[in-house]
Amino acid sequence: METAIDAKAMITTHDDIAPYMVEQRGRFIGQTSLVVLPKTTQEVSDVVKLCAEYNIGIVPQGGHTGLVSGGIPFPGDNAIVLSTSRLNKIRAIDPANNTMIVEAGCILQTIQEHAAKHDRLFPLSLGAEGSCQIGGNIATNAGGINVIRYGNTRQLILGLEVVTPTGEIWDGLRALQKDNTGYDLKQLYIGSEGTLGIITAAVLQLFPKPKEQQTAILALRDLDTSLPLLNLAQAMLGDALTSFELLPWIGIDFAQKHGQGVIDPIEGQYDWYILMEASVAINHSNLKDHFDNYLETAFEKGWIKDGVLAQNKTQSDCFWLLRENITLCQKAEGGSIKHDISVPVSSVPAFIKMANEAVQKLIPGIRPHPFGHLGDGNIHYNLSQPINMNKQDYLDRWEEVNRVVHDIVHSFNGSISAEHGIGRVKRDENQHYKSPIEIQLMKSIKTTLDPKGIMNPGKLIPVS
Ligand code: FAD
Ligand code: 2HG
Ligand code: ZN
Repeated sequence: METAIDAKAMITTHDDIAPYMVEQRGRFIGQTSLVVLPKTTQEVSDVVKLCAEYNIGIVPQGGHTGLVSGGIPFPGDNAIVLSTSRLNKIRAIDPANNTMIVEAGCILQTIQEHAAKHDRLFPLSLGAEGSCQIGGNIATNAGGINVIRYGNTRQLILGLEVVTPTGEIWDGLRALQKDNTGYDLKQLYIGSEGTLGIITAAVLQLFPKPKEQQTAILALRDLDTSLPLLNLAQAMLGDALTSFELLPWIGIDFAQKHGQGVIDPIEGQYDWYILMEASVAINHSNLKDHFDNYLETAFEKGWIKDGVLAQNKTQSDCFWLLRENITLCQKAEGGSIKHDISVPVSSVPAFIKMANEAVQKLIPGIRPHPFGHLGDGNIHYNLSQPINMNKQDYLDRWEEVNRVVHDIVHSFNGSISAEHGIGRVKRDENQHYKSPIEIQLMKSIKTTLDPKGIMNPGKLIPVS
């Protein structure tokens, strides 16, 4: 079969392929002899048809920021990498309908900025937004810091264009608020991590751009007060509440030690903090009054010990820089065994306490570093190695630690992957916790849509 793909869009030398093979965490190195970078949906289709003909696996890769090793082929997978980096046009924006059509390779931040130029908001926001791509966000159903108000990526997509595992192009780029014409196929692709097809474009739901924002960082009396504080925020700020993030002292400490330009706005040291934001899309609102009343009530009740309300955009950016560095600075403290869990919001403090006790019993000196999206019940229960332990000895215990933590998550009826997906890293762990019927249903969808098993082989579902 002839393909029209541009020869410059193929990378075949070991050194040039290398950057595509190292995943975010540096735990695994991928293996392939070819990376293709198609520029159009038609080129994606041509590549997929060729791979289908010769039974070659395809690993889609976007911004390469995923945290579960879903975007690299593992040795023995017999797969190429299809990078969407050149498939990066903003096809259209329609402010009147609050929609935008973008190609998979558009960087999330570029999309946010383009929407803002048209006085609109695309609310998906995460630490990796400067490099992750919308195709990757959709494929992983990314969460981030605004889920409490706007939902996960799943809630922000109206339509998709997908290249199927046989190379056909499905144009599902409908920009409709209502469409009950059968199975909602786009939802199947959202969160499918490249195992069912390649997302090439999407219709995004936009929102009015916030006109006023209030951001505060609060020191908690203790972990338990985080919940009444959240409930109070929901009661007093309603759906103006956009973020409610939990930060532990250890994270702030790491961020100050290792981050650049990070400032802790609160003097003194407390065990737990909340970084919260509220926003409204109308001018001359009384959001500030509501926020002040909220803080006053929380102080009166003794739930917060200290707090700083950002006085301007520079200061709120500073608070968010601290939050971003809590993610980035774990690496500087040696090995970090990570978990991306969710439990019902009201169970978060109990989960953290129970898990801390269990892991400390397992590895004395282990440093729990739980942080994240408390408002969604999603905690990054990351565990930094004991100070004097050998890093590899610590990382060798990854599975053992996972099992202890995930058993506790399971006992709360929680999820072992709240927002990062399953990829390769959590594949077997997922099999362990999901019911046989759920696994069977997932397998039958996979074999129906991808009978040759060429799409992202070995990810999410084991090759049978
Ligand atoms: P990649 O890493 O390239 O790929 C991810 C998966 O999607 C792979 O399985 C890949 O095969 C598949 N894929 C990629 N593109 C396509 C496509 N076009 N079609 C089909 N499949 C495709 N995640 C969150 O959810 N919330 C956070 O708050 C968050 N914060 C982060 C902060 C940092 C500093 C970092 C490094 C990561 C963070 N992440 C977060 C994880 C990551 O950014 C997200 O999972 C993101 O959605 C991945 O997008 P990507 O373009 O980098 O995808
Ligand atoms: C975040 O919320 C990301 O910052 C990354 O989801 C979490 O480092 C992590 O485990
Ligand atoms: Zn997160």
